[in-house]
Amino acid sequence: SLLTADIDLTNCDREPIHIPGSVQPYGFLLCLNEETMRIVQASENTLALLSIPAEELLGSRLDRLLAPDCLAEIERLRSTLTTTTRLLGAQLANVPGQPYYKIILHRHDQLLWLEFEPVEEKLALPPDLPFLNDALGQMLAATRVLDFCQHAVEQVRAITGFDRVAIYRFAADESGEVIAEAKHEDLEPWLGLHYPATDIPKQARAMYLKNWLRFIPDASYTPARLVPVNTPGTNRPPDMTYSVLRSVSPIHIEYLHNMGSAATMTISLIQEGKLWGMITCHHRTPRLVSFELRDLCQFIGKTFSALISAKEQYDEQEYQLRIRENQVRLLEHVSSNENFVQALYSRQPTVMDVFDCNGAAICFDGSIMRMGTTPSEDQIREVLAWLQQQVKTEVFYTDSYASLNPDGFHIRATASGILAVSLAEASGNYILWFRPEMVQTVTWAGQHQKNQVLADGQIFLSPRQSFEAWKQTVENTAAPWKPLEIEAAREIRLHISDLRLRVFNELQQRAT
Ligand code: BLA
Repeated sequence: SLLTADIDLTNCDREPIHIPGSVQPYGFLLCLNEETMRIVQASENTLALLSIPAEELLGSRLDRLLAPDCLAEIERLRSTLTTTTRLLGAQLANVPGQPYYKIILHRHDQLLWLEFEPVEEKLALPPDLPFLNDALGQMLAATRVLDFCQHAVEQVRAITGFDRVAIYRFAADESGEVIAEAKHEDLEPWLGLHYPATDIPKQARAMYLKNWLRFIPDASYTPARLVPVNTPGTNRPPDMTYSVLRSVSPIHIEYLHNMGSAATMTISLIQEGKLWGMITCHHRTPRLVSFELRDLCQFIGKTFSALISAKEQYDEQEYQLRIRENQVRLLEHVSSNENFVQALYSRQPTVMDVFDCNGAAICFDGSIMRMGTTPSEDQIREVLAWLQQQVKTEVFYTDSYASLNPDGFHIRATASGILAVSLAEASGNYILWFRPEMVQTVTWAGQHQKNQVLADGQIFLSPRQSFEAWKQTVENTAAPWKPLEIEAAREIRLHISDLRLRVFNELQQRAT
């Protein structure tokens, strides 16, 4: 189409996905001039659903289609309509096609939007309130972020019946990770997989901040164009940011095909005005979910969003407490043991246990004590030489040693991340903590698929390939050191220095 002609994989951020000029054809759209209440645009699939060509509806008022009681309700709602959608049940009058619809109404871009979704009967089932009550109760009771997420995906799956429901959380670099999942047993797990930021382009993220739910019931649909495509008086299609039927970017449709997904529903999780993550639902066959159920899922998404910060705070406090406790016990060993090096590694908790890392080393007076998974002794000596040459601060940390020292490439599997504190007296005395390269800890579950080789900067439209692309973006990188970990390391260093100083003074006094 003329709007997407110039869009390819390298400039997805520029695709104007808010004005596709077409809808997904499971429903139809009427746009009304808000003053005259006459239809100015209609999707061409009124022909298929109502046996009325869209052209024939242009210029009409709603009494062409709707019974008086429904018209009266719309008139009553009209002045209060905003970008927030409202719902009405309707039985169409005077149409040969399908008679029962739900009408989803909102006001935006100087138009009144009426989106018609067909329903089997006039009356929809009321939401299962006891179930919802219980579901929200469980979400509230979860204290940790991961338990909270697990409850949320299980409940959304129970409500909607999707094959797979996952929570995808964004990192600071806008890449994402699947941190919770509820799925049909036949599907391979996605838990722990990461995807690059490009899988959800910027303008799509911006839209998901405004519109909390994206629903694609059948990814192999043929779009129904608006008639006319441009809103009269403007030179462009109407802004479908708040529309439920908005047609999907062809690029994303291809992505869904490649991932074997025929239907998706995505709910935004928003923290302090920023997209924290998304609940993404997938189904292997087309799947219609009623507006009421989608609304319920949005309700769960909003409740989730309101609670995230509290759960994160709980996790953080719990970790802080664990660090504090271990630190206190470790420093007690150090104080009560004549040989402080031995105190740091020979009893639990060791320096390695104070916070999350994979290995640690104590380098003192030329000898090296290693714990957990570390580079070899010779390799550690090279790190020490580099530190002495390059680092002037007492506390040093990096999550990508290889990007600072090319030699670090050889030890990236165990030491992409290094946190180092210098110990006083002779230089070359350090405590080191190590973290492995992140990609070493994350593997694609489908091991039978052979590794894919990507040319530099190449982007493909499937999760499998974009996982490979994500790996490239984080090569030589470990999980970052948290401020509270760096602080704990600093405190351990200070404490040991104090203690050493005291011992040194005592020795001096004894000598005189
Ligand atoms: C949208 N991409 C999306 C959405 C998700 C993802 C969740 C929201 C729409 C939906 O519900 O399907 C990506 N889905 C994922 C990921 C997982 C998942 C990562 O389940 C992992 C578990 N996509 C690309 C590339 C481009 C791209 C390279 O991979 C562009 C060059 C585009 N993705 C793209 C666009 C949209 C999108 C344009 C918006 C679709 C729309 O709302 O119209």
